Amino acid sequence: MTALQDRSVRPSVTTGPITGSHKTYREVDGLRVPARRVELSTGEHVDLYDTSGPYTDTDATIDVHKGLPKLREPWIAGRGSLTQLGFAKAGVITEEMRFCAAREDLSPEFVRDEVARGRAVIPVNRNHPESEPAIIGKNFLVKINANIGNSAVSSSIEDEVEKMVWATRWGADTVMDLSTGKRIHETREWILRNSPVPIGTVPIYQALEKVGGDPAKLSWEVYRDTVVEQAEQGVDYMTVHAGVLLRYVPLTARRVTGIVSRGGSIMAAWCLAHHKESFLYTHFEELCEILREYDITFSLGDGLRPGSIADANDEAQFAELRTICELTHVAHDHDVQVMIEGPGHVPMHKIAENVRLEEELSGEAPFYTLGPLATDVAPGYDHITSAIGAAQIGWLGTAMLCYVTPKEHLGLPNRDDVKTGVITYKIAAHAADLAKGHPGAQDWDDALSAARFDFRWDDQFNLSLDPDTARSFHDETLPAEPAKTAHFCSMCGPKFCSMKITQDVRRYADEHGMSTVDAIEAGMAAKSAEFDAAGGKVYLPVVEQ
Ligand code: IRN
Ligand code: FE2
Repeated sequence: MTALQDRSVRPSVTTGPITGSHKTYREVDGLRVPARRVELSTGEHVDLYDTSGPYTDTDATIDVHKGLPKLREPWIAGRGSLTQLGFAKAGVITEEMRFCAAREDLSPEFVRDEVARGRAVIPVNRNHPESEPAIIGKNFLVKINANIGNSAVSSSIEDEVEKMVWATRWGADTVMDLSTGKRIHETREWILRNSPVPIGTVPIYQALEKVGGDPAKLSWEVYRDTVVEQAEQGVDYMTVHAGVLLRYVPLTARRVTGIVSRGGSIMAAWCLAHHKESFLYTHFEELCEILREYDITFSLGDGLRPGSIADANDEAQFAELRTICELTHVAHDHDVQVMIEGPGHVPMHKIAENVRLEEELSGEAPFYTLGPLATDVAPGYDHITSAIGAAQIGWLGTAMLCYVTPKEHLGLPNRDDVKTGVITYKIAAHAADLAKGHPGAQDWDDALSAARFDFRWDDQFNLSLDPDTARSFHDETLPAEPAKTAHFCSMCGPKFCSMKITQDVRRYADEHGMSTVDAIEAGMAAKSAEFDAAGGKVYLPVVEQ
């Protein structure tokens, strides 16, 4: 019996369009390219990048026991064993490249070239044909990743499948299954077969489970077998903490927060217990060969990332960065795609140095960072402390931002935390796209701003990242239907709405055949005459009653 045939597992997943929009598929060169279409009351529409897969189709019928349709199966069948990087280097444009190009309105040749240079990756395991390809690189839309997965003390397969569907509904470009609790293999199978986005994992977590949780008992063989097991299932990218070298471990001794990476601490413990170099490092080329066979992308882990503001940009962090950048070139020689993971906790003035070093040493391999948190003082709000750093590092060229939820440092995120984390990171990523001048990024802002200025409330809600929340906040105070066309909201009321006043000024100008500047001057002169006529007093005398 395969995991999905287990009828005792009954995930209930969210389906149907996002409020105020519907799914469309553009036909591009024989490919069906998805988008979230928002129809405006003006008769126009706006198409937004869509990561939600068939779940948001109108009348979606999803059978989670069957898994999603295998979109890429015909592309993969009959294809040689090259990776996307191998094809790109050979000058071949794959369907995956064309799909990514169409999603981002760029040319397929540009996509191929960026992949060939190692400046972008398309994580697509041959055994995960259900996924819709997405491209991660500094010259593309900034992507975001949502981490899900159970722990020994919390959650079930049902919860994790719904978290995956929920995260992609709100815009997660990739999802990582970081399960460390019970039924790791089955949970991953459920997630993979039902996921429309690339799935990442950290294989060392499951390897540690296999040896009863004692890092000293790990070995290259146990690790390798785990990687193959996950590769067979279809994992698209894997975090490998191959830069935690024995000689770097002492560099963390004086840190305020030591080693905060789970994978990093496991590997450090193994190195110390055996007083040997990390098997991830010594067997790296063998690992490249395994990943190449499936076209799995490396996400070279930052096992020594800073876990506090005090430890940012220290010698341990940068020593590891130098090593993983060297390994990037080794992997590229094997035609294996690579991303490089980055921090962590970094104050704003120390962020740029991270991007500069990573690009210089790796040859601009896509950087994939965890925030970074710009301060340590707000547990409970670390989606915000980290989105501040994420927006900055995204602007500077980071290709993918790993979300942080409000539960960071406190507990396992639930479904609500997942949504908060995803929306927060979509904000950071889009802010970065705007600052980078990504073609078309601003169209979305312009459409929403125009709707806001015209008091087209429904259009404003529908265009937002989270229409449900926007609408419910508005309706809390003005629930009646006429308020959806009213020229004010409850924040300022009818008399103090700046947008209404601006519109009145413009109308006055039109009616009097003046430019807006003239109208403002004329209006001011009229007001001042009124003021003089009333006695010219700023403070009127108190009238005794
Ligand atoms: C991203 C950048 N740096 C770390 N990450 C993510 O953190 C990584 O992709 C994975 O989801 C998680 C791994 O955590 P540890 O094992 O390094 O703590
Ligand atoms: Fe942290």
